[in-house]
Amino acid sequence: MVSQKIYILKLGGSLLTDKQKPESIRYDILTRVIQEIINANEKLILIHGGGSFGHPPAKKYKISNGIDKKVVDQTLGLSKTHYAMTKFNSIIVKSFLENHCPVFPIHTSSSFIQDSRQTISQAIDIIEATLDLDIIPILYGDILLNMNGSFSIISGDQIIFLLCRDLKKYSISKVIFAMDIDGIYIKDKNNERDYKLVEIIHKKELNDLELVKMDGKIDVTGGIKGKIKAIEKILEFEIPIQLINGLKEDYIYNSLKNISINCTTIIT
Ligand code: IP8
Repeated sequence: MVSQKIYILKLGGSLLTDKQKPESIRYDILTRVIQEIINANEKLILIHGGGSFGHPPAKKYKISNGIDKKVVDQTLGLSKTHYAMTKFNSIIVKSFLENHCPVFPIHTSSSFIQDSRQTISQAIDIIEATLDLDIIPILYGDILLNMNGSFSIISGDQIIFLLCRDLKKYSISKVIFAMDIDGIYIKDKNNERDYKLVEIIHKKELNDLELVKMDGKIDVTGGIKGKIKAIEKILEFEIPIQLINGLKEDYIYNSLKNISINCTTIIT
């Protein structure tokens, strides 16, 4: 059977929320981004990050490091983190529905579980059935429960890896990360105090990049370094990746339509 090609688009939490203010949506950006996705009319899975919803409670209750009896009310914090993410997700879902676009939330913490060796995908058939109906499945960074009595955070980037690994009927033609910056910046060799955007990166160059940290926001899943680790794993499947600036008008639309834009493209 020939698998059908789809895109995976991740909307970064820093794009859609103000990471300095808890639970704050950037509605102007959200509305435009959703319109661009609808206009592009391509088959895709949508993922979103935690932004100012998931990251603050996850940090407060040290959820990423797993169960820790020293953290007061940690399991309550786990529930609060998941609840914050469902609120964020519902706002995104509602915005699509207001624009008459069928979307379907697939709740990540009920879709993946970790055993002692790996993360297991439990909802691939549901995601594929959603795609079969031409409905956009939406997943998001969330709690990852563990079969050994612990837990952690699963980032949107890690979800992408698992989907690239486990989808059966569909294969991914491109992964797009829409962020609030143009892509990956490195130190400029000609001027040590300056930095520049890298347009094309090959997998083998990823670890040698002299990365420049572009923001100081709370991120329990590792910021740009965490993203590069996730990207390396996604590249195992030889899927091209684009890091684009979703703040720039039409960039998401153009990326979904394979129209050239100023961004970072990563290939094997
Ligand atoms: O923003 C993190 O997802 P990310 C999700 O994709 C939580 O790293 C719950 C902090």
